[in-house]
Amino acid sequence: MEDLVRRLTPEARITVLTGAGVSAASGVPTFRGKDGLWKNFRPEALATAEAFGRDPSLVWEWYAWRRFRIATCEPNAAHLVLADWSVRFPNFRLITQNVDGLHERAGTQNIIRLHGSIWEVACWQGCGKSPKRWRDDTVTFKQMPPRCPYCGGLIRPGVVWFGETLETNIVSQAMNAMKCDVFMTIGTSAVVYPAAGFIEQARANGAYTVEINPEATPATRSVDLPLSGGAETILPTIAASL
Ligand code: BJW
Ligand code: ZN
Repeated sequence: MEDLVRRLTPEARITVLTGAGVSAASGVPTFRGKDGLWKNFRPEALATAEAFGRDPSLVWEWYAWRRFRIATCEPNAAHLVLADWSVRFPNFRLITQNVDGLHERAGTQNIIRLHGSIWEVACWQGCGKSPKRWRDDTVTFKQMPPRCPYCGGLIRPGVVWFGETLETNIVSQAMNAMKCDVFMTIGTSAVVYPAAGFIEQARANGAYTVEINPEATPATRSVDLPLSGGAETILPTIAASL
């Protein structure tokens, strides 16, 4: 870890990629862990436009359950360290796959949100009367599945599903953040693209690569420094050594 601590200088370009594991200690279920399954559905079976088109009530039930869980959760020590780094290091970038909003609630600056937000919604029909996406903090919807206030049709969660493209400007911000000196991948199973490819991209740009995860992932063997453990304990340990 000393090697990493030496590299975390005020001049260093530091990029962090986070996944669901960062919010695990807050009580937010991960996608692929044993507690991540909802009613025995894999995320790949629910997080698609096809699944929504087939059964919007089922998909909305999953999102409503997750909103309810997340609403009771607080940012943990990992979110707080990253929020502190986002103001302390001038060249710090946080890319998150998470949609829970806990990085935002911890006060992290300039977040690159790859997969949208569970607290946003969009008109499923794209009625044209509504904004492209809008914030909706409702935890218990009066009507399920919830309806578009502009046209009365269905609304969908404001997240990126499998098979959907990420916003071009978000991808270009992320690509720009790959030009860094230290790249840390934290709490992600590193199986969902394009995020899973970022570590190789950063390495190709000369970055020192670090992973924080209690389990091995496809990235573990290729990083310069694999740190095995929870983000909520390892990040505060690193922060205390700076
Ligand atoms: C801890 C911990 C603690 C526990 N501390 N750690 C190239 C190759 C192959 C496939 C593709 C490819 N390019 C695109 C694809 C297809 C697809 C894909 O990647 N499929 C793979 C499954 C193979 N990708 C897409 O479709 C993407 N779109 C795209 O690329 O568009 C262009 C395109 C379109 C069509 C065809 C081809 C290209 C979009 C992906 C969208 C993913 N969306 C989801 C749902 C978001 C909405 C929602 O939340 O409902 O995003 S899926 C889900 O997985 C969610 C997550 O953000 C994402 C990643 O999961 P994450 O965060 O890694 O969580 P887990 O649960 O997997 O892992 C948790 C980890 O934490 C574990 O490792 C634990 O050990 C660890 N952990 N406690 C630290 N305390
Ligand atoms: Zn509408």
